[in-house]
Amino acid sequence: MATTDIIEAFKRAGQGHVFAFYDELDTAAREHLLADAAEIDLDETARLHRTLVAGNASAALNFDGLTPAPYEPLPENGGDAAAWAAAKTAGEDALRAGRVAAFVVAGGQGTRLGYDGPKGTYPVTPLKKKTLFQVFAEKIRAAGLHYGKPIHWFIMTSHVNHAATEAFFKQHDWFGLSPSRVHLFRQGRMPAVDPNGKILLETKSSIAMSPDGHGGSLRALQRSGALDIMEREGIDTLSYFQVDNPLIRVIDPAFIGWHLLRRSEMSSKMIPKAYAEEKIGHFCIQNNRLVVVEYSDLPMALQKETDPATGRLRFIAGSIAIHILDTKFIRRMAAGGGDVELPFHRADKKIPTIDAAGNPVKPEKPNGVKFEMFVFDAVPHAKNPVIIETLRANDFSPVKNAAGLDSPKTCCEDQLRQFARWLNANKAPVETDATGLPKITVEVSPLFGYDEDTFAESWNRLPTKPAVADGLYLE
Ligand code: UD2
Repeated sequence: MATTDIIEAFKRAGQGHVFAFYDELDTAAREHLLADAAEIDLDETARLHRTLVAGNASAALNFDGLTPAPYEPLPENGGDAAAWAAAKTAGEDALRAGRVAAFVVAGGQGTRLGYDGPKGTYPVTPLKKKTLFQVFAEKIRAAGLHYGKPIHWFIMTSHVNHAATEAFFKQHDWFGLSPSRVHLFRQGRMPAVDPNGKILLETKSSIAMSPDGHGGSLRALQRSGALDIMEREGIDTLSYFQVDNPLIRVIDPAFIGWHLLRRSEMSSKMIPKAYAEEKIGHFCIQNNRLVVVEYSDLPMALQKETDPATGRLRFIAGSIAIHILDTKFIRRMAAGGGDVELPFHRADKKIPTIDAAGNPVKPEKPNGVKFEMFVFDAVPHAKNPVIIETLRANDFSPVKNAAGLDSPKTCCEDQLRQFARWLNANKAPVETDATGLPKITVEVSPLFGYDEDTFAESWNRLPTKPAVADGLYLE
């Protein structure tokens, strides 16, 4: 679009103020502002303001008839052992055939953690202080070696951290992966608006834009050409995870197999919620469709309800943001149209901006609204969605906060517990406290073992077993 057309379109949409300082900008600054403006869908912005900001969005949340979603329990919790075994075999076949890729959403910054940089560059392991990205890279490399088929890895970054993420991978030689199989791409951005729907400027020459949420990954996979790469490589199944969780089994054959055998378009892992207030989503059924209701949306009374027969929480199935996605389904969702579009959610934020005179303003309370999409809103659109149970200890210990719950400390301890469990299961005794936390610090490289089975294989293959002592590193 020509410059004048962009400016005219903004004026027509009541957003002419975006160009209030245009005349005083130099050429580079003008181009910068125009490039930001060109990313914005003005109709979409107006619609979101109308529905989510001006309208009462929370009135639209209606939980009548909401029931807990069924899931496939683990064999040790009464699940069908034969079905789990069949799923594992099917998943392994798909991995040997090269049908599966890993996909991490890493567009967020470590703000809550107080860390300045792409979150994936944060060190997390107990001994070697490996970063989140290194842990995932080694799990992916190890699984590729295990199945005799290298695994592609797709990494969604955002405008704020793309360059730093790429530089980090280059600096570390792609952690032993072939750079031709590591695909970084940027997610889209959305403008922030004030309560009147006016797009906020960040500076005279830039618009306050922010990542469009992890749900933006579906559009971004399409727009970036990532789906085309997958098609070319014969990949039809994507293992989706978040950047903050180093415990995740990035490649889990049983999960992949459940998804494939059930012809599911989007599958999910659940853990039983530890307590009512736990900040994870809830798998529920509404109008005969599977939905995920975020912790901030589900009324606390429902979150606290218990099942009289078992005493357990009624809405027990917690969503930990681990999914398997079918690539054709992603294409369909990304194309949108009709009711297949992901909805946006609003988040009220303190957004640095400028005043009418162009002076910087650092707000002390929320002054604007950001719009984000959530990937789990795709679940109701998927055919044959499957939810399987997983053990928290095997799949979930995120690093979110600087201290307390879900912090580097709790995550490090959960990794240590896992290493101790694996050693103890293989007759290499490690003394632990009542919570399973070992008294010594040990670390297992994913290249030695990335789950119980691969750990046991490597351990049993060792001609002489090392002494299990403080500082033991198995690689
Ligand atoms: C998310 C889920 C929650 C639960 C929990 C498990 C939401 C709204 N809630 O909570 O239900 O499953 O995770 O840990 O998602 N990201 C991007 N681009 C964005 C925004 C986020 O890539 O624009 C990534 C981010 O890098 C991270 C992940 O998405 O890997 C989760 O983001 P979060 O930390 O905002 O999610 P959280 O902890 O509120």
